[in-house]
Amino acid sequence: MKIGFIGLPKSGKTTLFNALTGSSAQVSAFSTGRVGPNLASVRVYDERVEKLAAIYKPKRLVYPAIDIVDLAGVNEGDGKADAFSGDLMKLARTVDALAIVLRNFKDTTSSPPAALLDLKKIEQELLLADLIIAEKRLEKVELSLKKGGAGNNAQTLKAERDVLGMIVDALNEGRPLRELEFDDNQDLLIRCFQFLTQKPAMVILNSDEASAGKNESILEAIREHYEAVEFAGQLEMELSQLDEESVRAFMEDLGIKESAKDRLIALAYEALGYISFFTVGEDEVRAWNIRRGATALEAAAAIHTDLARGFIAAECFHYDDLMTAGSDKAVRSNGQFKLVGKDYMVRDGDILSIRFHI
Ligand SMILES: Nc1nc2c(ncn2[C@@H]2O[C@H](COP(=O)(O)OP(=O)(O)O)[C@@H](O)[C@H]2O)c(=O)[nH]1
Ligand SMILES: [Mg+2]
Repeated sequence: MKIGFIGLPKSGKTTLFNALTGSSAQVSAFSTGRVGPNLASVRVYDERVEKLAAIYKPKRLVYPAIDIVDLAGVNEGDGKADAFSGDLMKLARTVDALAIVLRNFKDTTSSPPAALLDLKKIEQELLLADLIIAEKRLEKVELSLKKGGAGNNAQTLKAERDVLGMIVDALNEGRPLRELEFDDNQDLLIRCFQFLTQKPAMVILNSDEASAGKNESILEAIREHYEAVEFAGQLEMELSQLDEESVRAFMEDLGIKESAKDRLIALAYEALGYISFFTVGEDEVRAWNIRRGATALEAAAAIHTDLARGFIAAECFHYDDLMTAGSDKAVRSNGQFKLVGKDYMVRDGDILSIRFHI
């Protein structure tokens, strides 16, 4: 899963990126105009993995990872660049979810924060970027239909024209595409455009240390449309550069229970609708993430394409039952162990073992 940070210049994207990933990319106050996005991978810690490891004593523990991209690394620093250049939008299309960063601290040019207005601005940019793509393609499709040269393709082109027409209308009304419903066929037709307003999006309110925790009204307004979280980015970045021991002491002092990283991950799972399943064995105990509603076959595919191709069945029991029973033998004798087919809907906490042959 890849999350892209997007926002106005100097909203603190790079600061947050550093805080969350433990990196030390340059923040724009000291920008060198370096080209290219900042990219890092963060481990998704899950305490259930450790509990499982206590039972299976594997050689290694493996956690899923989330990639975080600080998108504006592309064009920040040279001052002239448009905050939402074509290059940046192109890159933004490749992520699974957007995290919109809003400035809620007084910046060096002393303009007071206006997080909700900034959010509107960003939404407009995203709508516009999608509109340009949809209109351009619609024009082309209509032209081919008019020329009548589409032949066997006419049916598909008509379907594409219809769905693009619907999309253009929605975007013109200021509606993001994630609010629209598409059937499977339409989904297939528009997937290649990677529309930005169709991606799951969450909001990070980046507040100064003094006001953090006191911005409920702003957060409430944001939460009408998005999953949202408040970070004190600057402070989090400073914390991330300390050793673990000092961080824990600091967090206790400040009454912070969960690190920014953990809160972002939880939010991303929520926004994307992700759940975790596990595989266990002598070699490794491992957590995997998939979308809620995914089937045993999709879980197999997440592990390896061969497992999906040669899928026979999945042995399945639940983490909670294992913890109560104490061992998988006990789970079996309790009748909580089952064999499921490819259409089985995986639950958060399922422990799976795929039977397959190729
Ligand atoms: N007071 C305060 N300043 C911040 C915070 N986050 C970032 N800044 C400052 O805002 C400026 C821009 O930050 P940067 O991360 O480069 O923003 P970007 O342009 O969105 O990547 C820098 O001078 C940061 O030190 C914050 O949470 N509080
Ligand atoms: Mg930056």
